[in-house]
Amino acid sequence: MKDLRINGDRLWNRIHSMAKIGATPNGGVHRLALSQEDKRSRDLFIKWGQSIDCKTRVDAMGNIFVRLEGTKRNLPPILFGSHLDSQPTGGKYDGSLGVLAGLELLETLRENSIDLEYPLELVSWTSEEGSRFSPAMISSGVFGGVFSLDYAYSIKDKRRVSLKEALEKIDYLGSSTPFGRIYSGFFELHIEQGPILEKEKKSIGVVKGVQGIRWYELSIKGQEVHAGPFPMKIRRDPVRVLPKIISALYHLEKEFGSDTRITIGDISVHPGVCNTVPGEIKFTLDLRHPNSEVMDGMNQRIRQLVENENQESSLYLSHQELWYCPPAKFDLQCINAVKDAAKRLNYSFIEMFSGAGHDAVYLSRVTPTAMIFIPCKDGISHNEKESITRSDAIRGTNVLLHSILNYINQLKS
Ligand code: HGY
Ligand code: MN
Ligand code: MN
Repeated sequence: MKDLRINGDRLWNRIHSMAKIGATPNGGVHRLALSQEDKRSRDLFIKWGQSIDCKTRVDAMGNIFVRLEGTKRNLPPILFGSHLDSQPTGGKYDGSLGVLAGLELLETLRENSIDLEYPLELVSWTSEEGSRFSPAMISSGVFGGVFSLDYAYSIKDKRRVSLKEALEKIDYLGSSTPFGRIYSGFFELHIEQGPILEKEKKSIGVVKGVQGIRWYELSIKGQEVHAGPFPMKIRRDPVRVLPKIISALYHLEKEFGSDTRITIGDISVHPGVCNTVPGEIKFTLDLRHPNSEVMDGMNQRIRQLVENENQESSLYLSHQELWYCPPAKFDLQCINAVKDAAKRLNYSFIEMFSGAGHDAVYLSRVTPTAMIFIPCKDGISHNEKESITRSDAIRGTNVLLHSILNYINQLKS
């Protein structure tokens, strides 16, 4: 089987057929979790899964599984996959590469009549991005025992639609339980979404873990008054202190080092009209770092910032933690299976950590896990201009295939 290779044309065609669903004029995709576009991508994925004679099932979080039976059907399957939902102005490859590479892997095994002892299950996780239903990675989080099903169902989008209502609306509220199933291991192929592989001129990233992520919402409350008659010096205008608060937050990078990632992605002003001094400003903060102690140090610093500001000014600053996902380390046996695959295929590789969060983080809590990266142009992602090469997509998929074959050999030895 060492000479087994996937069919690059079929993979590349499927990726770009899928990219037509929710396609945006600027070359990206808009496929928010549980939207009509997401439904169409799910329907297509299931159609493809069934066309290669695999069984498909949908669980109570809307996760879709495509199963290729093993000769020993009671063995815990090897799981692999990623997600089909996207950012509002996302790229064609974030998530969908890992799902469609998995499909290509299954079809390659099928057409070469290769029957493995271990069942294989390809999964597409619901709402990985967290763009519509926050936080991110909610379904793999339920699977990994981090979030309860009730909590996940109760999450509401900006239009106050709950995740459960959205699942029902697109008819993907499945019945099987979204946790507790035993797997032998999980592998996820994904684009790097950063510049390292391109800079190092390597084809494959052997991913050993993922950095920590914390999301907050901060609020600065003042007083709504008329923009005309009300004197400047007695206003309680939150916009006035915003620059100071934001520069203090960006200063965290100076204090905690260049591995720190600070993103203020969503700012809203209430009531948001030209001739009323805002009563409140709300904004999100996405903080990341590979080290959990540093994450805690930054958390402490934000608490102090809020306290100091409230002592000095007539405004009221508050912050709420929305999500904390600690740094994750992957399984050595799975990592070695990926490394050996890259070596056997003679692809250049480096071992690295992931700056982006992935479903693999929560899978690693319940089953041995590793990830595979391929480069993306200029490290750009979460952007309609996201792009990869056909040959990198093929290399990544071949590494996914041979990582799983290596891992099965390890399990049998
Ligand atoms: O936020 C992340 O890192 C991922 O794209 N959900
Ligand atoms: Mn992703
Ligand atoms: Mn993403």
